[in-house]
Amino acid sequence: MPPLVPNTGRSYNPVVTLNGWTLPWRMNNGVKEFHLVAEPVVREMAPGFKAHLWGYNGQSPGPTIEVVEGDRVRIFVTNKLPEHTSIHWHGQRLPSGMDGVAGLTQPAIQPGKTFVYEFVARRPGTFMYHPHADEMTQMAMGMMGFWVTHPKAKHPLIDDVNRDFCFLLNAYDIDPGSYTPKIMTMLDFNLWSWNSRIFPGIDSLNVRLNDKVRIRIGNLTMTNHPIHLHGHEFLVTGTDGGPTPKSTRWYEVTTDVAVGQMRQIEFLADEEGDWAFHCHKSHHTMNAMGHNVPTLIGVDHRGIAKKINSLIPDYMVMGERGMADMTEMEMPIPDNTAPMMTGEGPFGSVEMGGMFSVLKVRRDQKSGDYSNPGWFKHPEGTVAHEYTGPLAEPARFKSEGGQSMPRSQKPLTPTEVKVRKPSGGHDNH
Ligand SMILES: [Cu+2]
Repeated sequence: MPPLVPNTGRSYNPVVTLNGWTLPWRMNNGVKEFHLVAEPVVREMAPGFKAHLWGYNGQSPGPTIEVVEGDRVRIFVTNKLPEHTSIHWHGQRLPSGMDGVAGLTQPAIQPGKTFVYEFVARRPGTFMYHPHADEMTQMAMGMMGFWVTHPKAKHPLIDDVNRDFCFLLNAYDIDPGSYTPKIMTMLDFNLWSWNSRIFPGIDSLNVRLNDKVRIRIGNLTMTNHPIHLHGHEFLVTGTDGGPTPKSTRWYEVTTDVAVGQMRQIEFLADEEGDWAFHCHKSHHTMNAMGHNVPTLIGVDHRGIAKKINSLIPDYMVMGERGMADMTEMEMPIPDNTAPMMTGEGPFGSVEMGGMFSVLKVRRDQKSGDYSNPGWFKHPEGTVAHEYTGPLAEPARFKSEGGQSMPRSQKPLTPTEVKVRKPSGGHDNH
């Protein structure tokens, strides 16, 4: 959805929620009123792949809430789930009784009931909301949303930007062929998503050359995500604790977003092109994948494959040259399963899944236009290409180098190690 430009209340520069939207409000005697409905939803996580999740107002994550520092906010929360819930306003300064911790600061909201929360948005910044009742289930099912409090006036630590994007990191464990996440999974998720979408189903971030860009990211998964941007360096200008002091900012191209944290990054988009933007954990840029698979690189199993084929005609040998073949192979997979690695780029398959998108910087992108400009037209001579000319002999490694502690003088029999990844275990790594 294009940014929701405020038509009542104080004005601000709205954010764009990747594959999401901002919740409209109603002004009631100077109070901004929102209505969130917690309910089961169907989320298309990528084209052709649907998940049965829980969310708010028809989607997981729920809609982004945008307010201005100093606004009095009233939020009605209706529970249409089969069990009780509550909403915690992560990062906000508010009266303790509005903090949304079921049992501790309020009774849980029973199915069919509506509660009301009311507080003043005291601090400008990047926040989120999520249940604080049966959290493990409800967050594993996709219940969460983004919250942005814009500054009411020029703020010494909050710069004006041309584009302001936001999204939540979330993860699901959905067995191939099924629709509902396994809520008991603690670490071994098979779908790593941004706003409950997986590559290639994630919006690209489309900006104009020389735009100042802010991206706000919150992590409600069970592990950390080092978020990496190509082609530009950025500053972390804020966390869920508010804007960072200038003395703490330094340029990076990857920032780790730990569990329950939020990071707000800013940069000048001054390099034209299509720039990858992704989690740097390579397993998080893959979709539904079994992890107990031995490494087969270098194994010649032509003979065994033939034998297995006579028993199981659909059996395919995987990974003897690496995993890239996976994108081309047409292995039969159950209905409603996300392909493991996919995404057709202008030069072939991108071989990605999960937490991956593209920052598109274009000279001719109009300000305020968030539409996808298509693939970058590279200037003549600026694309890596095959070389067929003469080459001198390349330098090669010649010695293992030294060691810090000398070995005993006994001669050793040299051993060659054949590495095989352990399989069948329940190690979560
Ligand atoms: Cu990650």
